[in-house]
Amino acid sequence: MLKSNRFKRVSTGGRSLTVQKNALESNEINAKKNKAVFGKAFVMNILSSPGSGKTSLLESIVPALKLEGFNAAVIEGDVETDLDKKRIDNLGVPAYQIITNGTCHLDAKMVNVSLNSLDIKNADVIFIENVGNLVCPTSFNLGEDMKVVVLSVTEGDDKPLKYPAAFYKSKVMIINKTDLLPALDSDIAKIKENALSINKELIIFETSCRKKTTENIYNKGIADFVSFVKEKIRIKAAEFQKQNI
Ligand SMILES: Nc1nc2c(ncn2[C@@H]2O[C@H](COP(=O)(O)OP(=O)(O)OP(=O)(O)O)[C@@H](O)[C@H]2O)c(=O)[nH]1
Ligand SMILES: [Mg+2]
Repeated sequence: MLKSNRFKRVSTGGRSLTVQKNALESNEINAKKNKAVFGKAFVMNILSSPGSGKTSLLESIVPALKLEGFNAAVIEGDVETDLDKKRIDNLGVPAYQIITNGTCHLDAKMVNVSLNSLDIKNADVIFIENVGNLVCPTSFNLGEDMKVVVLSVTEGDDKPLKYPAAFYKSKVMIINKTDLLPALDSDIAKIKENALSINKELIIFETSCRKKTTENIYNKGIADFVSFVKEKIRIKAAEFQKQNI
């Protein structure tokens, strides 16, 4: 009985749809408040399944930005532990850990609360690392400028097709762990083709967070993404200034 129902859509009652609608409307109000608090800082909401390398990417990118005089702040989202925040603390930038206690995504209210404690007054860019999950975080606007989806090559080239919302709603896709490609059957061309079939405007970076021999030198994809972030910081700051003259 259970087996035959496995792939059937379960109909949701009218009341629970109303509750969902209210929750999303209230989320939008908080997202707007967050946007106002973010000010001139460019904000990226980073989505991926657990372990794709979100924190590792921040460990690669934040020092590179810092070296060029750009200040970052980081909001970490996890179901449990402040392990990721501790990794960001090592980079010497402001960081705040949201522990959701089981909730599979961040919402705008959680970010709202974090902004009471996180020092963002000097931030040029704010990275929000969402809870590792390719489904639930896609429904919640946090007030960010852009969603970025990270997919590591070990996850399989079908993932954009199976979790389309994350790819449809993101402006950027980072294909991470490319250093592992020689050990895998994974086809990077197929990952791109599938992702672009969901969102033809996705901007794609291919990265590896494995350090090269020289300290702080990463692969070209990391350098290209850092340049992209710098450009977005510049554009957002200029727009903010124009609106606030
Ligand atoms: N080989 C290789 N390993 C990587 C790379 N990026 C991350 N890793 C490893 O992958 C594992 C998970 O990386 P994290 O950065 O913690 O991943 P995450 O997405 O932040 O994980 P959650 O926050 O738990 O969702 C760690 O063991 C990293 O060292 C990469 O580019 N290449
Ligand atoms: Mg992490």
